[in-house]
Amino acid sequence: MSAPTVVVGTIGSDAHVIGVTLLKHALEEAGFEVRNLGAQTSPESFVAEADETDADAILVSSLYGHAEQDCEGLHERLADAGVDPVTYIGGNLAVGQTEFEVVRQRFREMGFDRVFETEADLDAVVDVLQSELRVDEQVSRSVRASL
Ligand code: B12
Repeated sequence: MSAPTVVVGTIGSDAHVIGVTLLKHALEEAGFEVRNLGAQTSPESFVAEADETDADAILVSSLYGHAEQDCEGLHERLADAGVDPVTYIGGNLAVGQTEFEVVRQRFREMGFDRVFETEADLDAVVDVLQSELRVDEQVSRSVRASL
């Protein structure tokens, strides 16, 4: 079975690449095939890369406080392209001191499967992603088996 493919990058005009670089290393160490789009990646580029690589997941990073505007339309574009990866977002997702639960709720409404704050433990994130993709695989297997 080939390694799951994950697309990572910072979205919009965000130039903070240190977190996403650590994320890339953590994912690679866990055996993922990682496409790192680096800093200041447009939603269109995330979608194009996910489409081209048939990605299992997209992990978006944003630190500078404008993630909500930058992620506008991302999930609609994914749907238009006919791709359905798991989507996570993490970092410093709002300007100032907004309570994290409010932030999480907002990004969940926008379509993200999971939302992480800056204190997120990357090993734990990798574990969650691994089990999520395994579950998906089991689900699709059982669906295929029932056909
Ligand atoms: C270094 C830095 C910069 C550098 C970035 C260099 C680079 N190329 O990466 C420079 C000087 C360029 C910069 C610029 C700016 N910055 Co700055 N920067 C920082 C700083 C000091 C550290 C960020 C960092 O690298 N941390 C280390 C890494 C390892 O931590 P991390 O990024 O948080 O990533 C971890 C987690 O968040 C998580 N994570 C990150 N992404 C994801 C994604 C997923 C899916 C998951 C699961 C987890 C995850 O995993 C990482 C490991 O634990 C922070 C303050 C701080 N202490 O955080 C401010 C900070 C992020 N910057 C800030 C701001 C405002 C700016 C500017 C707008 C300033 C300005 N007016 O010009 C610009 C924006 C430029 C741009 N276009 O993005 C603010 C953001 C405020 C907000 N969100 O409310 C901060 C918080 C400073 C502050 N307290 O005001 N910055």
